[in-house]
Amino acid sequence: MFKNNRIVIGLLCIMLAFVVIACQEKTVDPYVEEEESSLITVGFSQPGAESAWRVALTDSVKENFTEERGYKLIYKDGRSKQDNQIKDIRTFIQQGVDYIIISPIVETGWDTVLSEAKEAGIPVIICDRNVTVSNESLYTAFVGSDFKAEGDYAITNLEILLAENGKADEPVNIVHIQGTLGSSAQLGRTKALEDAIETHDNWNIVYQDCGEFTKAKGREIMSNALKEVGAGNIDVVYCENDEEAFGAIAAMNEAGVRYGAEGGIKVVSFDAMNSALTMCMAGQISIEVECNPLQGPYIYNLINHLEKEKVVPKITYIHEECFTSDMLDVDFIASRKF
Ligand code: GYE
Repeated sequence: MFKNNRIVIGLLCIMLAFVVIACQEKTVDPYVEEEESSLITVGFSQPGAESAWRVALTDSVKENFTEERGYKLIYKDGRSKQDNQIKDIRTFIQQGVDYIIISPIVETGWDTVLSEAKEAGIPVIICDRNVTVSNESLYTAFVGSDFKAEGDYAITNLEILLAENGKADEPVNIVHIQGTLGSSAQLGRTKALEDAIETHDNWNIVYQDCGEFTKAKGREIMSNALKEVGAGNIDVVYCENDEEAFGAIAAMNEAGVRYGAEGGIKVVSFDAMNSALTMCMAGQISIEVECNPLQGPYIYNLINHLEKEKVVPKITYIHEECFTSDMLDVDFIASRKF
């Protein structure tokens, strides 16, 4: 009898345990909608992944808009085509994201899609490169670089370098490798060089082509320039980003042409990624103008302010510098994040 009681009590305990576990499980009512996620959704449209600089920008944005901080980031790569970027932005609008960040491949052609975003009530932050639109109210804010100022930095330092090399009044022949045509980065950097050509009677562009901001194109263009113009007739190669400069240097190495501090062709470049600064320190690149890809924290602050319904500045230019070999050392380069 006593033994039977123990069995019954044991069975009751097991049943009770099942009841407790069952009660703890959440009952799902199929007719009640799931509670919406409280994350703020942000769509980020990049033009492509043509350079290490752009990868650094992507990482910077991804690092800032994390779930831990209350954000869900949807990233899209336009594979170097404006049409793809426009499709990606339309998808963001359909998904009803809370904010859209766009790094526009070129400046023009955004009016329609930006109007659609505005109509849907989605604030748009333009970053890195800018847009030219009929109405500034089509986007909320811009964060990025002043590319004409970057170009002017390069020109001022080139004037100093040429004077130091006794070439202030000698003919200066320049190979110009442009970035993606129509992008703000190309327009500003090219404008600075073209203005300088106007004001320096002895400066000439002897070869010009579009390198699409890539190493492969930079190499091809420099190799063609060396063949057509001849190394002896080239004093400067003005590359509109580091990838193009790496390509131009590869072409000069291949052709056995002297460049940099050892005499010969001077290389001017933009971005100042760590690998390029190391080459600048070694004298291979003579002038490096910084273009800062760490824009994530700026965009994050902007969106945080907008969330709190604060007024944000329409334009934020990021602080940038220009480097020559004498300004660089290993510790300084190692301390930089890009
Ligand atoms: O210089 C280049 C990149 O828009 C500032 O695009 C950016 C430029 C940068 O691919 O490396």
